Amino acid sequence: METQKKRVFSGIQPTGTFTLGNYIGAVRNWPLLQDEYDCIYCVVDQHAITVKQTPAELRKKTYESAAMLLATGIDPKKSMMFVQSHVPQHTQLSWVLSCNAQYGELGRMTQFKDKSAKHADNINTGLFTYPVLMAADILLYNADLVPVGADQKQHVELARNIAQRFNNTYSETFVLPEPFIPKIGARVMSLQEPKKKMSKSDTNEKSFIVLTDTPDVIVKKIKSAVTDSEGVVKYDVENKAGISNLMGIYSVMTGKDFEEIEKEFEGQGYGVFKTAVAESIIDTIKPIQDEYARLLNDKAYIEDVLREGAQKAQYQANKILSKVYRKVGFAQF
Ligand code: AQP
Repeated sequence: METQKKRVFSGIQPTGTFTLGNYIGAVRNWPLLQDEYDCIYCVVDQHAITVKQTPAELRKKTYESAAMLLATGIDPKKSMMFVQSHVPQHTQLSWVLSCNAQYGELGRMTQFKDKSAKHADNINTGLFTYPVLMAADILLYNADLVPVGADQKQHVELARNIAQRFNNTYSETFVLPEPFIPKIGARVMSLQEPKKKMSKSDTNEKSFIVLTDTPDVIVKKIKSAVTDSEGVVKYDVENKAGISNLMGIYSVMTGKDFEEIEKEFEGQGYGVFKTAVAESIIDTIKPIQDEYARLLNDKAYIEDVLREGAQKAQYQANKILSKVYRKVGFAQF
């Protein structure tokens, strides 16, 4: 008997070039799920404008983000891939969900608190209701799993709470989604401030590695990563945040566990370790960079993928949206 595949949904903002954090925490896992699950991946441009963007730059980054997702291995024959603003049902569902989300619960979101502190001159209501739009992204497709980094766990839990509340009020409608968070690399830290998450919008370029960085730049950034003065490669997040962060990156890049890594660099200084970390990153991302460069020259192909993805997504999205509209009492003819 054929069983229906579980559904996966995830998105990424076109707010910059993907960092190693975005890659390790989320995007790297997306192609790995394509065979086992029914996958839907989205470039969430509407989330991006919660922070001021330059319009031309946002358009360019949206296109580049789609190219990068394809370069990391997303196969449009297996997965649905599209741009959020091309599927208006996301914002339509978001409105209904916002009437089922509480002001208090949105105010508790850590990302809202962090981003409103960082952009104190622009605490717009979109920044506040961002998690409701994210809930709509997920619930619109009845996704079972949401592969994200640890920073998004709270938002997925909120989506689950909103879904449950809606189901209790209006009868069973939404699947309750679960976050799918990698065991290692769920929170890649800044290379300059290893107690802070690596972010693509960080103003200090030395704090992150982006997937388009050249080998020279990667070596320089890793060499200048903040560590400690002990000189021992040992996993200890509390006391050795910088080294532990590099060990997490190296572990994901090579498949080696922390014990093996500690043994490999026993008695050697941080210089040798950092060189190995940089090389492991360069080797891993080289094929992605080659494919990305090739895809950027094929704009027509990317547009075709996104157009077709949006059509398929709209078809799926309409099914849930009309069910929701009927349940809340909107007249339909
Ligand atoms: N440092 C990180 N470690 C692990 N995972 C991470 N993610 C982001 N940073 C890390 C995961 O990447 C996915 C896409 O993130 P996003 O673009 O939707 O927004 P974000 O979480 O706000 O990522 P950034 O890089 O920090 O973007 P900006 O600087 O624009 O805010 C998510 O699954 C996220 O968990």
